Amino acid sequence: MRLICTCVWILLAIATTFLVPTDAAAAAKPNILLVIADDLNDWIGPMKGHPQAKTPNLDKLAARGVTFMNAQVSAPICNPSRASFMTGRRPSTTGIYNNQQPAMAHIPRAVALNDYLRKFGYTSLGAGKIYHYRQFRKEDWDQVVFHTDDTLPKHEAKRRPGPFGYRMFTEDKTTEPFNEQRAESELVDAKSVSWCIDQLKEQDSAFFMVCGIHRPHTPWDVPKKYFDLYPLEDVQLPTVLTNDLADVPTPGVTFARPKAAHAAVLRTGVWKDRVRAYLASISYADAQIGRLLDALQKSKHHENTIIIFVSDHGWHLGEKEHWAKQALWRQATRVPLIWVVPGVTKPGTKCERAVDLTSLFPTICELAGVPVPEHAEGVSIKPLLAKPSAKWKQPAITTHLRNNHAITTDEWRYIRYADGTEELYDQKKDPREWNNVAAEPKYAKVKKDLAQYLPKVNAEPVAEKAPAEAPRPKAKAKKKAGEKPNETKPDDDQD
Ligand SMILES: [Ca+2]
Ligand SMILES: [Ca+2]
Repeated sequence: MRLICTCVWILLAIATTFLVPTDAAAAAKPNILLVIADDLNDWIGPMKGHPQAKTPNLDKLAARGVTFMNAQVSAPICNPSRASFMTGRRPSTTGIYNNQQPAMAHIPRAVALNDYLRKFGYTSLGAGKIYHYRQFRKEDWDQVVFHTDDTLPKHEAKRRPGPFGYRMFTEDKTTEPFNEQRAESELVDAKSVSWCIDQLKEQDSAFFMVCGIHRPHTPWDVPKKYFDLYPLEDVQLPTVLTNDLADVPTPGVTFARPKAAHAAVLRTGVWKDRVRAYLASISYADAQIGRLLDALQKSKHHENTIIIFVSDHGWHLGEKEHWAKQALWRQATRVPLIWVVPGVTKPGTKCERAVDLTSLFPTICELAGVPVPEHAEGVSIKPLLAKPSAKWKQPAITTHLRNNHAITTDEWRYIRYADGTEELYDQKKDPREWNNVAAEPKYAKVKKDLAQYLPKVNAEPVAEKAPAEAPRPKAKAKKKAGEKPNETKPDDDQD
């Protein structure tokens, strides 16, 4: 199967080389700015996921275009989600399912958006986390930069090496305060945005610019002024149902891991504190995004630039006794998706249709006036950009690891795990997905109809990194005097 997949990729890559740009398309190309947030769920003003979230810049952006209220990721974790929307291919097709797989090794040249669009005269510019971690091929970009973050205390950074350092949200070591003292300009997202702002001044021809914003991904160490937006005593916890997992089949409970992160949060009493830190990190991310959007607005490009804002997946903060991502429920799969397309979108509109992020590739191609390549599996949502209430049949498809899928429509979410167990939620009556009605006979037809959309192919996972290529340590960091032992847990791979 792996050999077949590789051959298909190669054929697709060859096919794209025959898609030749026309002079007409080259003449009137819009610029495209794609801003990707990391681990941002629906806690933004336009989506009202949390009543206290302060995101004035995303509010302003939403007021200029269309906000998709039911946008779903292809995969609820960084690496496969990003690999999917940047190539238009589903995880079930590529076999890229988790963070340990080196996605770029399985993405041929000219298949990812940033490289593909260059064939048609676009200049590709990238900053920050676009693919998972530092994964990118320099040859696929005209210019690409990746700054690092050093917001962590040194001993933490040593224990959790990586470009950003990691500080988990669930550790028992909860008394250590977040680092609120870093200058804003020293944080990685401020650096990425500053680089993008400089590029806006320099570009004279059509560009595809991708700005990867790392917050609200952990570590949640952001300047104090963002914490000050949310006094701890006033912070509202998510609304949850006790024993919500009681009607969830075993694979879903396994993904939720209620005895891990959520149990630790309850034991240490830091639920509010962590909700607050996540909110602060969202507001920090919003401020950086605002800097970029304001600069674009003031630039010579502002009338001819399509803006797309998206997140790579959502985040649980205790809903279903689950934290972070890696699950097939709404909180992990539903993301902000805002489009501003001059001459197409109308200010301040909302679209309730279920779409998934494989739509990015064909929609961008269509708006850019370039052919949609064979390898892009998604459906263009251009009709919804022009008319958000347009009829829409194609549901959204999300895959977590091999052969676990969620099919989402305006009305339903149908989850089927690899072992055949199921969940079904009525999205209108039960948006928090508390009541699994999959076992009720009256919904047999609903399930059958939705099951038609389950991917027919569930590719074997591609190989994970060889040990030599995977330097991230597990539990054997050297212990120094005064340093706590490495408490690395499975959560640590959830970046
Ligand atoms: Ca992520
Ligand atoms: Ca339940």
